[in-house]
This record gives sequence, structure tokens and C-alpha cells, in this order.
Amino acid sequence: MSDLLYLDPAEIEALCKRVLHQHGLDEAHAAAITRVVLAGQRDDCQSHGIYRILDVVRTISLGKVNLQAQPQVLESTGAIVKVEADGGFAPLAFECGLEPLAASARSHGLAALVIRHCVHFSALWPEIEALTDRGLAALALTPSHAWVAPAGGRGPTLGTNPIAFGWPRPGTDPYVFDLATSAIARGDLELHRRAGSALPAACGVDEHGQPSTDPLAVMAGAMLTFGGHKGSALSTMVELLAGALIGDWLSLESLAFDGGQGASPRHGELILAFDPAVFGDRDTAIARAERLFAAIEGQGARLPSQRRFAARARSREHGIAVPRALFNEIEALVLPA
Ligand code: NDP
Ligand code: PYC
Repeated sequence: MSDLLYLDPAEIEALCKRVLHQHGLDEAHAAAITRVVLAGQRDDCQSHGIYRILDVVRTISLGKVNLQAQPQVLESTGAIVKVEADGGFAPLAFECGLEPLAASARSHGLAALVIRHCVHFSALWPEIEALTDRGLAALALTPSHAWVAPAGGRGPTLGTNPIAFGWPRPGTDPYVFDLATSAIARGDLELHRRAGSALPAACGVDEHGQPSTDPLAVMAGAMLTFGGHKGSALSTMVELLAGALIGDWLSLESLAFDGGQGASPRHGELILAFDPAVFGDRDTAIARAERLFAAIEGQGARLPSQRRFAARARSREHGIAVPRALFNEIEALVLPA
């Protein structure tokens, strides 16, 4: 028996929505969360695919999310669009802010979406692609829980703090990267723990500050940033821009709020959108970018997200691959009628 199921997206969608709804989320939140995790599964992003349903349900059961939250777009100040998530999950808050952000970027050239007080568990590239689909370049940043030691230290202080960027391309998939500033994303560390497999080298240290590839030892110690002091500086920037600047929590505060219970992080998010047509001449900018992409690909290097886009194409042809054990685990969350 194969360990993988190849499923129709509608079947996965129905299961995810049913579980989320039964565990207390309204239709709008359940649908927005399902869109994000289904996209992750489709694109073979195992740490941020439907595996996240387990996280969402645990966060609900721990009482760490406001199930009544209805995100509100607050009055915009200049080019800054603010969405109050009110302690609810982030995907619906982003969807509420998307069109105001795009409209503001088209009028000002550069606009910011500030999401405050959200519970965040997702990859950032779906948000980036929503903006590149609208012809905009975009940059997204968010803190997480303080699991990561700064370069030269060993105390968990920084989040896994992803940075995602996208650039629209005519007639083809956008240029998108989305990376944790930790050497490994927490979600991938958790997948190693569940599988009982070792981490790659240089991802973390144990509680004595010694390098370790044991996921449990690293969870008791600290994760490390990618690229030493460079990743540490970028991660600190994420804390400052998507935490302090927007008036929301740092990863340290998110972890303190969690109190060791293991819920998803709670903090804010900052998303910037850029309209090339307002900065300069759109066609020239797009053509110049295409020359750069051709120079990269022309030497056999791949662009970021090409692995995801290839997985997306395979999913369209053969169905979405889901580990059988994971599917069973999510099905087990369905409550008896
Ligand atoms: P990876 O290290 O797997 O990949 C990072 C980026 O690099 C991707 O865009 C990837 O594209 C690209 N890439 C990988 N290999 C190559 C290559 N050889 N050449 C060119 N590009 C390449 O991602 P991470 O593990 O760092 O992050 C995974 C996810 O975790 C992200 O989506 C992130 O948003 C999420 N995350 C979310 C957090 C949160 O707080 N919400 C916190 C931390 C992470 P491709 O996918 O095509 O391989
Ligand atoms: O993988 O580091 C991670 C992560 C944190 C929050 C959501 N994903």
C-alpha cells in the first residue's frame, strides 16, 4: 500500500473545512485557512500544507485564538492600510486587507498592509502571489515564537521570521522567494521530530549550546539562523519592522503569551506592495527584470519557487499528494455526529 494518497482538491477542501468548522471556526475563517493550507499541499510544501490543520485545531483547543474574531479594515492613513485581526487567524485578515492594499499601492506607488493581533501559522508566498497576480511587487515579513538564538548567542530570542518577496512576470509564473531566516523552519523541525529523523547539520544547539541534530535537543536548546550573522541581522529586522514598528509583539512576547503550551504564534504582519508603473516605466522595469531572470536561468540555475510551480503542475495532473498517515490524522479530528 502506497504511503501517499493522490486526492481531488475538493475532497481535501471538504475535510479541512469540516474539521475547522466543527472545532469552532465560522465559514469565512474555515474557508480562508483551507485555501492557504490546500495551496501549500498542492505545491508540496509539507511543513505548511494541510499538516497545519493539526496546529490550528491545537491552537483552538488551547484557547489561544479568538473564535469570534471578525477582521476589520481600519481607516487607512496615507499609504498604510491597517487590519485589526482581533486575535483571530491571519488568513482572513489578509484577505480583508488585500484589495485596499492593492488599490493603495496603485495610487501611491508603495503601500503597506499592517495586520495586527493575528494568530499566524502559514507560509507567506500565497499572500505574495495574490499581489503579483495583481501586477504588483511585494514583500512580506512576520515574526513567530522566539525559538532562535542570535548569531554569537545561545538563548532563544528571535523567531523563525520568514521573508517573502515577489515580482510579477508577463505570461509566466511570478518570481517568488519565501524563506525562514532560521536555518530550518520550525515546521520542518517538527516534521523531523514526528518522523524520528535527524536535522541537517548547523540548524540548532542543545541546552548547553552544543551543536545538535536531535530535534528534541534543539527544541530544548535553540534553533540557529541561516547564514550566521547575516541571517541574524535579517531576522532582527523582521522583529523590528513587523513587530516593534507596527505596534505588535516580538517573537519573545508571542512565546511568553504561549506559556509553553505549543499554540501557533500570535503577533502582527507587515506586507509591502509596490506598483512598478508608479515608480517608473512599468514595461522597462518588467523587461529589465526578465533580462536578469534569463541570465540566472541561462546558466542552469533555477529561480526560487520553480520546485513549487512544478509540484503545482503535477498536482493538477495527478491529484494532490497527501501522506496517508497525515490524512488519517486529520480525518480523526472529525467529531462524531
Ligand atoms: P526553503 O529553504 O525550502 O526555501 C526557501 C526559498 O528558496 C523558496 O522560495 C525556495 O523555492 C527557494 N529555493 C530552495 N532551493 C533553491 C535553489 N536550489 N535554487 C533557487 N531557489 C531555491 O524554505 P524555508 O524552509 O526557509 O521556509 C519554508 C516555509 O516556511 C516558507 O513558506 C515560510 O513562509 C514558512 N515559514 C512561516 C513562518 C511563519 O511564522 N508564518 C515562519 C517560518 C517559515 P522552492 O519552494 O521552489 O524550493
Ligand atoms: O515553520 O517556523 C515555522 C513557522 C512558524 C509559524 C508558522 N510556521
